[in-house]
Amino acid sequence: MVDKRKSLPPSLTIKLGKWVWTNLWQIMMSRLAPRNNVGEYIRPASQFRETVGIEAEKKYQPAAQRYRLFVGLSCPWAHRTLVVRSLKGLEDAISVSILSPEGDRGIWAFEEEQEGCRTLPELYNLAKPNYNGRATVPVLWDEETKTIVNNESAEIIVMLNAEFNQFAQNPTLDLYPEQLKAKIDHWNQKIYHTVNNGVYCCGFAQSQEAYEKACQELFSTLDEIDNILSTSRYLCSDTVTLADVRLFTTLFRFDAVYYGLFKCNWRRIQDYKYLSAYLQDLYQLPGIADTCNLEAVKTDYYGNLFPLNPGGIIPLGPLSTLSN
Ligand SMILES: N[C@@H](CCC(=O)N[C@@H](CS)C(=O)NCC(=O)O)C(=O)O
Repeated sequence: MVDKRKSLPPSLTIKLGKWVWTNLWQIMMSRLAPRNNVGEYIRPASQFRETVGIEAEKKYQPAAQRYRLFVGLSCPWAHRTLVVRSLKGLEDAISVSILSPEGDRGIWAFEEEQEGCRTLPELYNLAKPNYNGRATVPVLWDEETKTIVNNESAEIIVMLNAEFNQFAQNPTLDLYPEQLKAKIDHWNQKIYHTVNNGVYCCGFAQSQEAYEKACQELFSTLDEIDNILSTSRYLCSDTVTLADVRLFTTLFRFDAVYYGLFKCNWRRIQDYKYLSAYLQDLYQLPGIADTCNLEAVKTDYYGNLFPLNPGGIIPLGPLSTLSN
């Protein structure tokens, strides 16, 4: 028999639980995801913005084995750099170090010390003492001057495409050709706001209105792209461009994490006739499957974004439809 005198009335338990959890959730979300006054997620700007180039005045000259990429396998932004490195055949010229999230501290950590650092914030501090921004992947690191050249994936992939051709296995592959630049830039902008960052705006929204707006914009762009892909193999032409690379890394994660964890659940990519075929097409390009790790994606998103999944349970599905 339950002793009724000793238990709290259910309505009080629910009220108290909700009050505590909602307040804690808001505090945690404000640390995880900066927001504006209507609850929309605002992504902080990257702070290291130098470039590699052959111009005489450039501090960072192209060279083989001088630069290193620091990446996390779950991260869609870092994934862009691995895809371009692979498509261009830069594996021998640019090395890669993989970090993993250290759950309780919410930071990226190395398996083995690198440059005397155990964590990514320590590496950022080595590059810029008293650095107070986010320590994000990807990082393009210069082994010669021991500093961060750039930590903005959108810029790193432009450099990998154009500046290292003399060391590349596929130097003639141009993912950002002059005649398509305007079109690629147009799509990059749109895809960044509504898809790449759009899924985060859904998942990190801190009001119903902010979530609905982001979700509608996301699916409106996906519908539009599905339509374009009914007559075109890739987004901007019949050859792969940087716009496809940038779209690919979000699509690859979509059904596994964004659909469930980030509530992007109007449709799955699998439900789109042309987008699903396009995802499979990109996945099958030589070297791309090797840059993809769905287990790391699921473990890191479901395991480390605590306020979105406090129980820490990692779903078993979905069954992957991708094959190479
Ligand atoms: N603008 C950056 C964003 C990179 C980014 O947000 N990376 C996430 C992982 S998916 C990160 O490292 N977050 C750690 C943090 O914010 O502390 C880029 O595109 O390079």
